[in-house]
Amino acid sequence: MSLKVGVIGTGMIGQDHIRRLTEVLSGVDVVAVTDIVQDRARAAAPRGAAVFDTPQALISSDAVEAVVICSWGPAHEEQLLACIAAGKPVFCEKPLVTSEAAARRVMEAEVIVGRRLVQVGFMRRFDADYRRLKRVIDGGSLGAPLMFHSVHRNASVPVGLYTSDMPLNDTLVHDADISRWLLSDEIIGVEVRVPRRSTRGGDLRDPVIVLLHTASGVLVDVEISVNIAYGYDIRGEVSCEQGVAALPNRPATVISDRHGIRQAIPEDWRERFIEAYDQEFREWIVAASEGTATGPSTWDGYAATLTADAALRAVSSGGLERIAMIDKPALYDVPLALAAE
Ligand code: NAD
Ligand code: ISE
Repeated sequence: MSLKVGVIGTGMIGQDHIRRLTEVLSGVDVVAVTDIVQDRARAAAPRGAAVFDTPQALISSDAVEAVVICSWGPAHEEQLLACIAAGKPVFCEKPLVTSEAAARRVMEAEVIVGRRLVQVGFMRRFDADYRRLKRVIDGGSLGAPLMFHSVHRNASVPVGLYTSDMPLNDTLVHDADISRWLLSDEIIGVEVRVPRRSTRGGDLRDPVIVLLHTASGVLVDVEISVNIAYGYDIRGEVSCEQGVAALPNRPATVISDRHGIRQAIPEDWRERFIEAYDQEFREWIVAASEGTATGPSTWDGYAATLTADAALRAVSSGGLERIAMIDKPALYDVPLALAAE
């Protein structure tokens, strides 16, 4: 029996996820789609899939057993709450939501149901290189982690889709989440430094350097550049007491020609994380078929939202902005170290 899935939002990542759900993965069928741009939904709909006018109609359809949300961040809250009210497992692209208050409303709704229904699209946790890095750190052979250097570079971002805060309220959530997960630690404070602005980014505050402070005292520096032209470049290196562990450069064909010797750089996130997205959905399909969710949770989405909020405050204050989390509901009480895979 295949899991019958409805997809909300059929833009860039919605189309990519529909491709993997229909052409790559098994045990799943995309039976419904919707988008505020109806033509886009019709064009993206796999053969036989229904095209709904609204997310609410898709979520409440008896034909849909589980939902994939790929709409814009500010639309996620309403759609998540509707999925939870319907008792349907839901995969929600990052960011979970775009404010602390919204994250708490989603968490409260899920806690009332009493079982996990939401998985957030933090795909780095499913990437083989990040998983190997985490195994080394958790193994303890390098001693305690002291610093993590995270580099997050995009060649470009769609013009006009985002506000100037995008690097902090949309992009940083990946680095916040992977830091918490890799280090098994919570982020308790955020500083931001804004260098000379790139002329390529229009109004965007780009690039930025973010300093995350964790509960155990690890410092994480994050470079975010969202218009760096040359490619999609994700790097990570953890400095520990007795050694350093880093993500490898992505293996790629080595090209030698009259310009020299070089390796290709991924064009965007679709290429760099292609296997990670496949794996996050493999694991989601297994859990959703059992009526629940595993992987990055609403709690993790809440934590990343708090980091983004604190980063925005830090831009204004110029100082260290502290993060205060509520007590973690028992529903999410899986130690980060054990939630690794
Ligand atoms: P996009 O603009 O290409 O697509 C979004 C689609 O959602 C559009 O077609 C839009 O019309 C539709 N939409 C927006 N609000 C809607 C609503 N209320 N109801 C129905 N449809 C609605 O954007 P995208 O790049 O595909 O990003 C979508 C989401 O995925 C964002 O939250 C983004 O942050 C996230 N994303 C995650 C990754 C990742 O690596 N995990 C990569 C890219 C995007
Ligand atoms: C995009 O929305 C993503 O989530 C990508 O993974 C990220 O690297 C990029 O910065 C965002 O624009």
